[in-house]
Amino acid sequence: MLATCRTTTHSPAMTASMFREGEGLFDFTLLDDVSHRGFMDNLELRFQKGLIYTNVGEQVVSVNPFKRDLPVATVSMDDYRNKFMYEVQPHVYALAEDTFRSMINSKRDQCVIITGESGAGKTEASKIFMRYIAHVSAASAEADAIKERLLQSNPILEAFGNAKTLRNDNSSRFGKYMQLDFDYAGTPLGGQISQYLLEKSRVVTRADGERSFHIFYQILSQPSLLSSLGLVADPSQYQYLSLSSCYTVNTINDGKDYNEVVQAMQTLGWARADFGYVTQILAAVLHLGNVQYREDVAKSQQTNTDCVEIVDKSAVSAVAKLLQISPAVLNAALTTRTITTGFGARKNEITVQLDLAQAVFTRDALAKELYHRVFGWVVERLNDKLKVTSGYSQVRIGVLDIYGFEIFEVNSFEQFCINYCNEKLQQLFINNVLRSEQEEYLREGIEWTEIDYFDNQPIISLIEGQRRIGLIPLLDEACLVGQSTPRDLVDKFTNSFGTHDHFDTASSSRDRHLGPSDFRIHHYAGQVVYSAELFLEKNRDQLNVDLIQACLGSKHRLVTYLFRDADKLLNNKKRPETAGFQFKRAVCDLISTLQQCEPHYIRCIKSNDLKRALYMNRERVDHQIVYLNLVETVRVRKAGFCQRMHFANFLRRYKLLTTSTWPNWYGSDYDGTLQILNDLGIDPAEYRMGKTKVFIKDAKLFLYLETTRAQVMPDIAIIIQKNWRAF
Ligand code: AD9
Ligand code: MG
Repeated sequence: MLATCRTTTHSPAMTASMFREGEGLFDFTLLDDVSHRGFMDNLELRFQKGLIYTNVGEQVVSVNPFKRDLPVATVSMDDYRNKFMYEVQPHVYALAEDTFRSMINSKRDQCVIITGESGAGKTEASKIFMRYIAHVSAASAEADAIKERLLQSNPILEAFGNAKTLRNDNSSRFGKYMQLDFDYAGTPLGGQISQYLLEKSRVVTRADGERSFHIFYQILSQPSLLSSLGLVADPSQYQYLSLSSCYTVNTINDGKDYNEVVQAMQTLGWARADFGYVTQILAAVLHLGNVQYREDVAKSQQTNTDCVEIVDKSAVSAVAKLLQISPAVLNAALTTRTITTGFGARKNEITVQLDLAQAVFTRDALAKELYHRVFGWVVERLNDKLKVTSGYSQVRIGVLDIYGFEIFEVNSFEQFCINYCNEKLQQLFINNVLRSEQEEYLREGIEWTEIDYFDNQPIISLIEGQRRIGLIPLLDEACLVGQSTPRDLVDKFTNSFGTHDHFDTASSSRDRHLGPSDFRIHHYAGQVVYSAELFLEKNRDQLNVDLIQACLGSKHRLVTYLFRDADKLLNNKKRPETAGFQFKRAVCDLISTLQQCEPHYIRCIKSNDLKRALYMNRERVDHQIVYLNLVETVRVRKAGFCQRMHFANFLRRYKLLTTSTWPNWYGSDYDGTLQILNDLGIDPAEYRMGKTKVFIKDAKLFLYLETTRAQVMPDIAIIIQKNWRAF
């Protein structure tokens, strides 16, 4: 008896019922009335008590409290070890435990998909998840070194890929899928990071009050670095940083963060010289922003075209010196463009002068490309250090922390891609939730009636094109035509999709709020108006030949490495792939990877836009509940069975409720489960016995079992204590 009881005894925090007076329901599936209001009330009640996590079955809904010192942040990870989600208070730890155990038991790859809008707490949740996995996975000197490297990759990734935005002081400006490799015993072997669509335009432009990537400010905070890079500490001296008039952030200490990055690089074993090369390129980007143009009047008259010259050559010299490129070559590449006509013997090259807009575009394109390539290199280096070297990877856990759905004042190509990605994830979510439920019922031989749900496939087909043409292929087509304008693009869209249920333009809808180069998509999460103004340039995403050649001529070790594929680009007869095409392929690959894993979900909600501690703006939260389909998710879950448990677990947990099974039961787990339910007089319509699990139809039954268990527990504890003394 004692042995049985000990295995089910929980830590003090866990011994009480999961239903605590005044704390609301720990699982939304236990709601009597699954209405939006009911959901919201429970969420708010718990949030006000600092209980930021609530379950929907095996999913966790997390509300950002904007407060670090809550009790949920200090609970012991050990309290969650070897516990099922229904046995412990909701937490990312509980989900991480569930994920880790599922991986070990099923030997299947797992993935955790973290969704929510900017500032909802996705990245924080992913870090909490990783910390738990590092804590519970097997330890050895080698495994500990791998865990340390995995955790240390975060400060580096955040320095290069995160920035202060209006919504979040530490906003991830790229999508990240981090895979952790384990052997079958759960020992970490290594990992791999995939990155998606870095918002490189942030290097050269951003909204007022936002910053560029953290790493720029971190470098400027280090006096010892400045002189060799020709920099000064004051960020306002750099055009690329001054344009949004935001240099410091209350919640960020750039100097301290820089030290953390250096520390992380040391832990990861990066050569100091490598980071030196990186800082040189980043400094070159800052100097590049200070390259200013003016019209070259004499030359314009002479050539009868608009020509520009660079105002002050010192910025160009600084860039050329840092990148080890000839200043004359760089100067030419920033003010002129070579056009090649004809082939073979008839091949002819002419130099065309850039006008002011083209010159600025060219300069910014170089800055963005340099940064983008550095970021790619940083991730590559991290992956080198995380590569599985001993044994071979057997099972994986992937953690997806990707930008949420975005609606800005002006939405451009980046938002279009991000929202497309969210549509794909939403579809995966709907399919997973329904599919896995249905598969489980099928496996267990349980009857099941299919549930209706909103299928966003028409929106996905509209964007990516399947049987018929879609927006991305039409955009690619427009990019082939050199002279296409944004209006041409929108007209093209209107011709194909003017009558589509999820698409409008000014001419198709006669909506006066839409401009001639705007289009609107009715996404699952809301309607978004996109401005097509820069779609063509951003989709082409090409660096002009002269800049590529200038970089190819560099003597700088890292620049040479970063542009190692550029030769191929220059000689490639085929058109380079567009940014939209590449993104679509990357997203489809990601989705197919996720489809092969057993999914787990963390749905993050942003409590308010003021970043105010423990404050919930109901209106804002209402909207997120709707578009995250949370109420629908609870309904789907409840329409089937709200809880399911393996017979052995059911017996272990509830055997104390009847003397037939308490203290000992010698029959099968199946019979024991049935015995308990019979003894308690539960109507057989309330549950189903599957092949390995019992399925509980209504939350009320689960509630009854749990509360009765909680009432009996103190008596049992006394019996155990007495017996223990006697023993
Ligand atoms: V974005 O799409 O990358 O812009 P995220 O990743 O969803 O966004 P993030 O995790 O960065 O949001 O959280 C934003 C801020 O909210 C953090 O910097 C913390 O200050 C705060 N936060 C988020 N989650 C928690 C939490 N569990 N406890 C305390 C939190 N503070
Ligand atoms: Mg983030």
